[in-house]
Amino acid sequence: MSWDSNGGKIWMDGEFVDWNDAKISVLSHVVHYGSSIFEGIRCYENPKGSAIFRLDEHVERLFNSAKIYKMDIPFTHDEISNGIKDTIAINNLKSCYIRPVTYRGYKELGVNPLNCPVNTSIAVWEWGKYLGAEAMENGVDIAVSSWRRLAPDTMPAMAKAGANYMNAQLAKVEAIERGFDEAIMLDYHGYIGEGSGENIFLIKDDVVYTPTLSSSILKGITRDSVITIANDLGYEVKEEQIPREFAYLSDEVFFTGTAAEVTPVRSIDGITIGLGKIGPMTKEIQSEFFNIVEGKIDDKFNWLSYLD
Ligand code: PPE
Repeated sequence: MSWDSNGGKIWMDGEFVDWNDAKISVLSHVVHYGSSIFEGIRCYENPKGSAIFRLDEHVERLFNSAKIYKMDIPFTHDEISNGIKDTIAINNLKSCYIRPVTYRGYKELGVNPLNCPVNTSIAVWEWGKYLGAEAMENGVDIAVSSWRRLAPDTMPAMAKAGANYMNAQLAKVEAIERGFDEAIMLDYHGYIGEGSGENIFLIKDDVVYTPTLSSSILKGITRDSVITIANDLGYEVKEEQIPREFAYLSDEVFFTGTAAEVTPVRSIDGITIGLGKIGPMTKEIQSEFFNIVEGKIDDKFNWLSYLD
């Protein structure tokens, strides 16, 4: 993802600031100690207007991440939700990616964050297919990383904290340098965890599998949506500890995430998965997901928040 400002505006602590002026001090606590938490949300244009996908759940997760790190966000849930809607409106975007970020700001340095202000910004921009448009049909090639996910008593994986992505970056860079599209990290015990920015699902004999929260994964909102969709389509979904080799033997594998949406995996560690392209159940779940977000079928789970 790279951009130019397009004359856009960024919400900073309740005020709109020109994109190029949305700056913080190099001495902000976050720059030195990684003290940020954030969200990634998508807004989709559909025939009835622009709709934000699972806005409430994303804002709730932002507040939950803040709670874990004892960051007091000086705005209410509704103020952040409205800030998100206003930011989309002022930037005149019909569909976009939304990035709220809360961070410890500028006051003093030293590990203790408690005297630093808690600041929040919201930026929006157009973001196409995360792992490439062609990947949505053909799938991506991934490899198990030599870097593991965070051990459960080191960093809280359920908090969507900026610092967690230092771990993710090690895995992503290693994957790219080895010629793969994405990494999959094992958890501390050696079971399958997640990608650098995605949850993973596996399908074997018509059953859908995904790692449990105890495998140090982010509690993905797309993950939850896909579990709901798969159940609704009549499939059994199991949250389990999953050994690496189970993935090799799966009929289908796919990633989920706000940015990645539902992206099939075509190989892992050079081993072809199933047909080596999107499988039939992945296709069915992916279509259902896009039909909902694009307003082609009824929003039966009440996931869409329309902009006024
Ligand atoms: N795991 C990780 C590590 C992760 O970063 C994401 C989202 C998910 C799972 C899926 O969560 P959810 O979006 O709630 O379904 N990653 C965000 C950031 C990606 C980035 O490159 O930045 C995203 O997809 O917005």
